[in-house]
Amino acid sequence: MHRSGFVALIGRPNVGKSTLLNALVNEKVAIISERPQTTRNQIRAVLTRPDNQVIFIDTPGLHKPKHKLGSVMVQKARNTMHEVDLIYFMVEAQHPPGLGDKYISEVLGEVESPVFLILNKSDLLQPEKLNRYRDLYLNLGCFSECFYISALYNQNISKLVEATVSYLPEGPQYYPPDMITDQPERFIAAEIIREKLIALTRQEIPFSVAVVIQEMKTRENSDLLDIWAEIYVERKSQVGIIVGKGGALLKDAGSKARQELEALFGQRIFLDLRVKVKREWRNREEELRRLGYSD
Ligand SMILES: Nc1nc2c(ncn2[C@@H]2O[C@H](COP(=O)(O)OP(=O)(O)OP(=O)(O)O)[C@@H](O)[C@H]2O)c(=O)[nH]1
Ligand SMILES: [Mg+2]
Repeated sequence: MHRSGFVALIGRPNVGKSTLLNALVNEKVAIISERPQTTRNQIRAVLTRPDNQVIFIDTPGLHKPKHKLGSVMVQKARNTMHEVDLIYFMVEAQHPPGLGDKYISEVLGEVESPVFLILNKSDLLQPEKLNRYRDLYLNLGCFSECFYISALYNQNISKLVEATVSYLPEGPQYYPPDMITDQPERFIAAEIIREKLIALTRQEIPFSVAVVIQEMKTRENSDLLDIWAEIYVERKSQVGIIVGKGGALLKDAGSKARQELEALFGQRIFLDLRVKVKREWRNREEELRRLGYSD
């Protein structure tokens, strides 16, 4: 019997959903950062084994939106919950439940699919808090299974996968066995550039940055892959910050992104980054569409 199905990773921003997505398929499919609201799209990662195929769907963290981008992100996460066979409700094991977790558990009460409670970051949990915090989380809802994991240190992931498969229905291989993600190369490249910019900036900047690949093609008579990307910020004053003193920040981000992209695409890369202002893009529907964040 071949089992297959879709699993949504749901939780507050920053609980480690994207880190878990990558750990589940042992590849970097989604970008990670220390700041909340990093993931802005649904991102699929496919785990194919002889008897089963699991499609994990990473989602933006559920939060109270302050602009149109936030609303679109939250809507994407909420829609995903209703399109899957199983939900992972991810929380941070080292903290007791907060208002955000309570709100999500209420929303999850409306869905029909089984829900696993995933206590992530268990590497940071003090042993004396173990039972107390877990009981507080268990009281939030009705969960089919509960797992302590560390997505960062790959702890308990295989146990989680085995339990997951047992909850999936009999079904076909939805994706070819060698396919790990449904993300186009251009999207992955843009995300990797955004990840480096988020890591190097502070305050509002990480949230205000969007990256779009304008063109990507192998140079004639060469193995060099040319990538032209545009970086958007919301205000003129942010351009200088992104570029940095003497261009240092942009150069640093570009060089880190280029190295990672070269390893990913197995090709030498020339990366051209331009910074532009798209005034208040996070609140403008047509810009959100153009940037690929909304339909
Ligand atoms: N110590 C520890 N840190 C973790 C673990 N999992 C994730 N992190 C860290 O938590 C931070 C957030 O991780 P992400 O995977 O980006 O979180 P997310 O839930 O996808 O966040 P959003 O996309 O913003 O909703 C990063 O700094 C990760 O390195 C874990 O198991 N242990
Ligand atoms: Mg994420």
